Amino acid sequence: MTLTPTPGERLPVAVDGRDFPTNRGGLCRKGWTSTELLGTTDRLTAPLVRRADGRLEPTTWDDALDLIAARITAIQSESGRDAIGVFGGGGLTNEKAYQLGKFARIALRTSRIDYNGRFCMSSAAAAANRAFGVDRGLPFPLSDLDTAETILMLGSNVGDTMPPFVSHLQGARARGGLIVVDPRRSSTAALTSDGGGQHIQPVPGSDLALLLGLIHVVIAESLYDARYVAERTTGFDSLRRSVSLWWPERAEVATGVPAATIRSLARTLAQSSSAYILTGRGVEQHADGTDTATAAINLALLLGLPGRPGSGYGTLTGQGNGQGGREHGQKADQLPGYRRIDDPRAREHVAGVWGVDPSIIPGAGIPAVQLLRSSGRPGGVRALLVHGSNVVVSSPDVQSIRDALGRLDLLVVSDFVLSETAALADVVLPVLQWAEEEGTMTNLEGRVIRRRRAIAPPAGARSELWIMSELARRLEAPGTWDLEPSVVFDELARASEGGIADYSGLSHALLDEGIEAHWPFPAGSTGTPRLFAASFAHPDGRARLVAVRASAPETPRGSDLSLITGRLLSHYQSGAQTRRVAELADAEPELVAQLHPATARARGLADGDLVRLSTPRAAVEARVGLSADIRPDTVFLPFHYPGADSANLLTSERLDPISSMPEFKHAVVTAEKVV
Ligand SMILES: Nc1nc2c(c(=O)[nH]1)N[C@H]1C(S)=C(S)[C@@H](COP(=O)(O)OP(=O)(O)OC[C@H]3O[C@@H](n4cnc5c(=O)[nH]c(N)nc54)[C@H](O)[C@@H]3O)O[C@H]1N2
Ligand SMILES: Nc1nc2c(c(=O)[nH]1)N[C@H]1C(S)=C(S)[C@@H](COP(=O)(O)OP(=O)(O)OC[C@H]3O[C@@H](n4cnc5c(=O)[nH]c(N)nc54)[C@H](O)[C@@H]3O)O[C@H]1N2
Ligand SMILES: [Mo]
Repeated sequence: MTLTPTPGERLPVAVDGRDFPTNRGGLCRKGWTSTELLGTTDRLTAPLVRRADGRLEPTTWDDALDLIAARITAIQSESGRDAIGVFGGGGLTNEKAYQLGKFARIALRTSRIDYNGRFCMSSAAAAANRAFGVDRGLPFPLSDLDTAETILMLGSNVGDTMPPFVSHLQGARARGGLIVVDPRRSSTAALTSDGGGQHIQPVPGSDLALLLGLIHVVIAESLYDARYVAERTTGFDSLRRSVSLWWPERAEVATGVPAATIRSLARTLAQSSSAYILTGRGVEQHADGTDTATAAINLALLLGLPGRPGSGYGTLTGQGNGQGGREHGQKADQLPGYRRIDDPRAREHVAGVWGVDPSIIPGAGIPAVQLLRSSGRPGGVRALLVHGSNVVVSSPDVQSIRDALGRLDLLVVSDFVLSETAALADVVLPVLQWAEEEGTMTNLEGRVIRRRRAIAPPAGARSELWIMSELARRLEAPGTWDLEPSVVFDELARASEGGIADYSGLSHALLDEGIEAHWPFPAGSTGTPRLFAASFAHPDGRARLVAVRASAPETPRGSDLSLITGRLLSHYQSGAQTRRVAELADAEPELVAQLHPATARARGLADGDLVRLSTPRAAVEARVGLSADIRPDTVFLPFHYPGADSANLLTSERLDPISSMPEFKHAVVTAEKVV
């Protein structure tokens, strides 16, 4: 590598905890330090191209873009349009996510686009679409939670992952009604102590069985809202039959949660005048994640929560634009406005906005993991353009993905730092950071929020809208490729008109006036803070109760352990950004495995020793961090570290059959002392 870093300095911008109800003027640590990232020494400021000797060297924008266009054209003429893949991200603004979907479909004319939201929100999205006909993380404003009597949180650790959110749990805590389900006593689970509520610590991967047990009790004891079920749902009879054998004693065997606890929890939920059920990645990132989220929704529907004032069901969106990023066409099967790409009317509408014939829009592509794995395989992609994901750290069974990227003829990565994925690329394109460009994001409540440019970008970096327009021109693509985010937003708004996520009444100018804009927001509307008050989004207006079955999770035998993975307060995702901020990197400098003292003792391990965690495919060494907060049959690893320290070397290759969500949250590992 012959990169000469430009000397970094802290840039003259301060981050305000803006006065959103969602964060109450508070910002998490990553927020406060994000200005430091803007000035990191290793910020990319020129395109890089890999030379014959294997080194990445700076080049001009024209060279880099000419080369990419020429290679794309050559590969497509040999192997067809679908030989080019695009991988997007839930951190992109709405404008960029929209443009990326359009770029794939009508400039590259490939069906092969998907994004890292597949790793994040896909199970929750699939479950919500199936049950409600619409997928908006919270179908109500966050501040509605403040007055809740009971909040059941399954597999979410907002204490570390969304610290400003914790303030919305205080009302339930004050009433003793916060119930957290997590195999670890996480910082969120710890909020239930001192009368705040209850921590339920099930066997990893057994949440579906727990929910089926709860549903069984709700039905067996007639605790459900019979009128709501009759008027607002379909599918009750088959749901009832499907849980008839899930008496709490059976659920106890599967989950380790006492039957008496399951009974009392069902009663507490049913008796609350204001109750919410919320899910997070801990229950969604499993091979049965869609069904688990579905079971949580079934429970909520039986209790009549969705649409009832002061009650509801929701999922806590992850990335900066985790919600908007899943609405505007980065998904393999999606067109803007959360439309289906196989719907002829949607194709016609969007083609009209794009100024093309509907027939040139490809059909549905393939989901993220399958897309990455197809690299260099017959019928798979030969080139991949990555925008906003560090896949060689964050993908499941990550060695297989590293191998797959190695088989590509062309890997192009757009990023503002040399992430581990960018370091493998043939061409690296330096792009702008959030504070350097205009745009919008949509938060977990479906609220569209303006992000304003606060500082000038470094010379050499370019906006992704510009990159797409330059490539589109070189590829002689139809359509217009505007550089101005507000103009792209106007086009997005038109493309979304009449769709599920309808933004057609919005514009940057309107958002700049400071309105609270929850979608759907058609022209003339004032937005929709609360969904489901009168009806659900299926044609008959009713929600679907969908009977789901639990299969026994792969349980550890003998001295094996369940590996669960997740996040730390001071790191963000693949760590590409936070590992570059000294204050954050110093807080959690190395990979630590959270292990119960009894488990460690049985293996001769003391705090600070090195433990080797292995599966038949791979092994990872980590520092032992003793903690009585985790189940003795379980070990926890954060996934923020690269290379040999990547927790994803150990994660499973299994995918959810409905959402294609990877099984990030459960693998069976052997643990032994490194001597
Ligand atoms: N500090 C920080 N904040 C972040 C992020 C980050 O990387 N760092 N990432 C952002 C993103 S993209 C996302 S998606 C969100 C994720 O936010 P969360 O969903 O809160 O985060 P995780 O740590 O992945 O998982 C939550 C909890 O699930 C538990 N868990 C693991 N397996 C199981 C299981 O089988 N059952 C149950 N019930 N629980 C289980 C873990 O112990 C963990 O405490 O965070 C966002 N915020
Ligand atoms: N084992 C395990 N693995 C997991 C998870 C887990 O819980 N356990 N969680 C999964 C989840 S929920 C998620 S969301 C993924 C996240 O994992 P990734 O998809 O790898 O997300 P990031 O680490 O945020 O990487 C984003 C990259 O894009 C860059 N970037 C940021 N903004 C932009 C932009 O606007 N444009 C461009 N071009 N680049 C940008 C950043 O610098 C960074 O290099 O990880 C998944 N992987
Ligand atoms: Mo995520």
